[in-house]
Amino acid sequence: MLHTADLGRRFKSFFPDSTEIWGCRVPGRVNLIGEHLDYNGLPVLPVALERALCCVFAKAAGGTVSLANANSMYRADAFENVAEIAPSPQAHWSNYCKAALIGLNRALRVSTFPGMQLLVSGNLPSGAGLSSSSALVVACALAYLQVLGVRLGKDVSRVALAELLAGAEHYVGTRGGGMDQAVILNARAGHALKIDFFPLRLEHAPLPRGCSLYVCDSGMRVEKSGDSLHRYNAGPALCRVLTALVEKQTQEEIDEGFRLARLGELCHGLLCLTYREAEELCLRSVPDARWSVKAIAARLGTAPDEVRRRYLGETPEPAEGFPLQARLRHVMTEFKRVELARDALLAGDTGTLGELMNASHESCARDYEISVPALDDLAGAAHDAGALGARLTGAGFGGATVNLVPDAREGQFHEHMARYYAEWRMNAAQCMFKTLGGGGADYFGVLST
Ligand code: NG1
Repeated sequence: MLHTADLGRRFKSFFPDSTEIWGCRVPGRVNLIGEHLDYNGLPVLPVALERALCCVFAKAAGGTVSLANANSMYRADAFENVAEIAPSPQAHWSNYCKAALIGLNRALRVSTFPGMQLLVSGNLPSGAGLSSSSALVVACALAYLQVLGVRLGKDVSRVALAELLAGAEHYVGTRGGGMDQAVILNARAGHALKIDFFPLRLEHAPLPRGCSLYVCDSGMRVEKSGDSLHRYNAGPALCRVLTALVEKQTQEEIDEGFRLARLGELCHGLLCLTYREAEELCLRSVPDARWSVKAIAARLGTAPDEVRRRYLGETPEPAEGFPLQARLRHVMTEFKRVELARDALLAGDTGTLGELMNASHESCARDYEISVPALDDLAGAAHDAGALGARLTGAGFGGATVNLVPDAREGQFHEHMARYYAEWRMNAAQCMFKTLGGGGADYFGVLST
């Protein structure tokens, strides 16, 4: 990662006419447990990383936003900051910046649109399930707030900004939840962050003593706004169908007028069910393992085309039907695991935490079907190396695992994983790192004038 002075010099080489240069540091995150729950309004337990994006920026004279990246894989780009900013081609990195600007322009009712120059650098791998995409959205948002003269934590709270940017990121095409933006903006060093949604509620839980967290990269890249877009969006789409089926059941059993926006609302709001009650209601709502579009439509009393339009979007229908029961089982059991993991963290019970992480990996693989052999093997290798818990982290389909390793076994863990990576002709020193839990995103002030 470039040092602050180098960043300033590098910035000047891209944008020689700039005067007051600012910077911000925005961490990535690893999710300890609670996968594909955030968009259901159910809790998650991520940890911010020490690895981060650094964004150096300055206000520009006109309305042009100019982007440069220290990583030459990402070509420089420029666009006009206007009321309706047109998207770049799908998966282009400038869309993450556009997402932030559009979100802030709308929320803050900006009417004259300033330009800015940004240089992005950092040591956060992209497509590794470590939230580099949301880190980029947050970095561009912090830069833009500074240019607008809006103070973070004073004029706009970190929680409000996280909620706003979670919605704004949908511009890139993925229908994710709000986990990443919330932890990136609100993390505390040395802590995991238990996040509840709608409205956002945060609880910092200290990471356990006597154990460390290791992130192990599978080397398989996941471009969520590119090749993996439809695979990722199938998760939220099937959860929308599940929500409609549970709503239907609740209307029949309790109240005709009942509306359910997300599965998470079962346990608070109007119904306030206990976990057991919610689980039983879910089981009654989805009695069959697999569902065709026709069967879903028949149950909801609507037309198949309406089911596709309202819930499924571009998600293709498998010949054997959608595995709705398995998806629901993951969501409900993972919800319970997050609550138990939070309790285990607070009690310093690393044995239980490890078991919950292992069960989460199983559930992600078997019921949510977001694992791949490379991630299963990596988690298996970590167990053999002495980890108490090992699981895929983030969206899945590739990316990284998170591993809970007792301090007394660190040496053995390193040796074993180095051998494992060597078998795949990969370098453990580049693929594996330890985190003690990083702090949230922040500015690092003026670089030069
Ligand atoms: P990553 O791992 O950064 O691709 C995605 C979503 C999260 C969450 C996880 C799965 C975005 C920006 N991020 O994270 O909201 O749903 O998958 O738990 O869409």
